[in-house]
Amino acid sequence: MMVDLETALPYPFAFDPAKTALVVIDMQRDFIEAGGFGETLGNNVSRLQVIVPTVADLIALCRTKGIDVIHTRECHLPDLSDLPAAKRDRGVPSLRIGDAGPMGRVLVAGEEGANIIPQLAPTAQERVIDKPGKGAFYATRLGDHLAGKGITSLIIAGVTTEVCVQTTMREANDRGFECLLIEDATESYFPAFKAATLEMIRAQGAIVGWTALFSQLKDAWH
Ligand code: C5J
Repeated sequence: MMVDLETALPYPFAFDPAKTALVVIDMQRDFIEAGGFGETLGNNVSRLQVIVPTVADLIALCRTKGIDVIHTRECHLPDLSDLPAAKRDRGVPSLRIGDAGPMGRVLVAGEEGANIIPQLAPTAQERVIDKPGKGAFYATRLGDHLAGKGITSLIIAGVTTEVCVQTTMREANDRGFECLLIEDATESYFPAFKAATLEMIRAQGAIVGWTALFSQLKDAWH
C-alpha cells in the first residue's frame, strides 16, 4: 500500500514501501567523533552528533516496516589505489587520508575511524557500501543492488548534507529514483550550507527531490 506523505516539501511525496530503501550516508566515526577526518579538516564534529538519535529512530522505523536499509562509508583501499591525488592533497588538514590518526588510518577501509558509529551499527543482513567518492553510486555496486531489488524510491539520511548526501541524492535523481531527504536526520558542519541544500533540493518543483521531518514520515506511515 502506498504511503502518502502529505506534509513533505515542496509537495506531497508518495512511496510504495515495497519499492523503497533507506540509504544512511557515512555515519562514520571519522566524521562524527573527535580525532577523525572531519575534525582534522577543522570542523566542530559535535554539530553532527545531534542527529544520531533521530537517525537511529529512522533506521528502527524502516527495520520495523521491513524495508531495505543500506549504509554507506566513505573510505579507501589500504593501498590508496582508489584515492586520486586531487582528493588526497586538497586543503591543509592536520592529517591526510591514509595517515595514521587516533582511530587508525584516516578514511581507510577496515580502520576504526571508517566504521559506522556503534549507535547506528548495521545488522548482519544490511548492505554496507564502501565508496571512494562523495556520491554513493560512483564506483560502487549500489545501483546494481537497488535494481536487483526493484527499488524506485529512496529515503535518505546521514552526513554531510551538502557534500555526500546531496551528491548521492543528485546521482539518484539522475538515475530515476524518487528521493526523500529526512531534514532532522541529516546535518552539516555548516548550518547555512544545510539550509541552502534543503532549499535547492526542493526548489523548482522538487528538482532533486523532497524533504520532510522524521516525525512527519512516522505519522504518515501507519
Ligand atoms: C565529506 C561526507 N564531507 N560524507 N564527506 O567529506 O560528506
